[in-house]
Amino acid sequence: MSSSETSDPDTVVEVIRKPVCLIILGMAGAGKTSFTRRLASKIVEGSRPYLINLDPACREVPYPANIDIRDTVDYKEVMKQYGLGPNGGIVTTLNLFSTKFGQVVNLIEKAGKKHKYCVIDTPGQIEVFTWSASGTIVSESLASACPTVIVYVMDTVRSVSPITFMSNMLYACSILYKTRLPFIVVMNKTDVVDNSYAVEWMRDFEAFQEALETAGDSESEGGTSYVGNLTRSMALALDAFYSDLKCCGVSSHTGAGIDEFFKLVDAAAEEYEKEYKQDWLKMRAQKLEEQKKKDEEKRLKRDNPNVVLEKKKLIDEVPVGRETSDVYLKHPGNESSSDEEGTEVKPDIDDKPQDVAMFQEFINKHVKPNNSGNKT
Ligand SMILES: Nc1nc2c(ncn2[C@@H]2O[C@H](COP(=O)(O)OP(=O)(O)OP(=O)(O)O)[C@@H](O)[C@H]2O)c(=O)[nH]1
Ligand SMILES: [Mg+2]
Repeated sequence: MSSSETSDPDTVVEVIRKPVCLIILGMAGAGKTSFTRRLASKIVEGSRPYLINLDPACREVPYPANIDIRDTVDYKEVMKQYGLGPNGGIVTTLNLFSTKFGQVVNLIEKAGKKHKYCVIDTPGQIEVFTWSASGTIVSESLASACPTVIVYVMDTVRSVSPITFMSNMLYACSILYKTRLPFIVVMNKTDVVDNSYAVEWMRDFEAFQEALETAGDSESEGGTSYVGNLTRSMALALDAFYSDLKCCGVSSHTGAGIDEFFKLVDAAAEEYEKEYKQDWLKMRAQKLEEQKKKDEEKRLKRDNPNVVLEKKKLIDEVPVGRETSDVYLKHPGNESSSDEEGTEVKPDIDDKPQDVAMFQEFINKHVKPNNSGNKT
């Protein structure tokens, strides 16, 4: 069923179903692409998930992607043109792609008629996605349009070391608090190592502490070393994070655990509708309102250049005991500003016309016409 009708016979309102979007994140090599490929073979209500590849640097995409970032922006050309290395190239390519993400969201919304799920595979370098403007644009645009769930893929084989496990969990925790979306931890590669040890460490602090002690006293393995002590304190701090965390073990190679994963996804999608949706809609309305205000100010300025609009000071507040002159190298915001990258207020100054023209020329040269919907 792609749509439903209300029970009142006089008012037949069609409710368009939106797909549940799964943003697949995880450390390099954790198995994000293999997991996406495994999900791609799952037929639900007569069709497989709608698939999106956001990794511009991968050589081959081992699943039939409906939208592939590589069709839109040429990553190697971006590196050449801007003189960037691989990571800078991925960031810039994602930034260019995110300027068109509104169109991608429209395609995803339409795909809901046929596909119950939409799976988004992300680049290997997790920080490129989680701590960049484009990552924020992608996750916020999706979350304000469709039920969206973050799927954090963890390498169960590499995490047998308590310290690696803790680093993974801290990263997962930081993403959870940054995105404020329903969250599932997928413990991948259970065909090699069973994930029961990880579940036990999450549920039982004593068991984790024991593992940390038996790991030895060496600096790298934990024990009583500085890292060991830090890890112990972190484990205590993460207790609240673990308490209602959804997690399951899977093997992308054998397909074990995939059915359980989909059950968790359905529960998370329900959670999104009940607990998260209202906040997202409110946030979106606020952003639109702010944008409207800014557009109005710009229009006023353009139509009547003599009108002096209130100019924002570089710094509005200074903490007690500090002088404005103590503060330097700031973007336009309060010193206490907690703006995330990508949500900063842009300066009022327009780009120079020649810069705009140059950027436009670059886009025309390197961004192919949007053909991402053709493969649907
Ligand atoms: N044994 C086993 N190996 C797996 C599994 N899933 C992935 N791998 C292997 O792990 C390696 C990395 O897998 P990818 O799917 O490329 O991981 P990724 O997270 O997409 O990697 P990047 O995009 O480069 O960060 C490959 O060699 C896979 O064959 C699994 O369930 N079991
Ligand atoms: Mg990959």
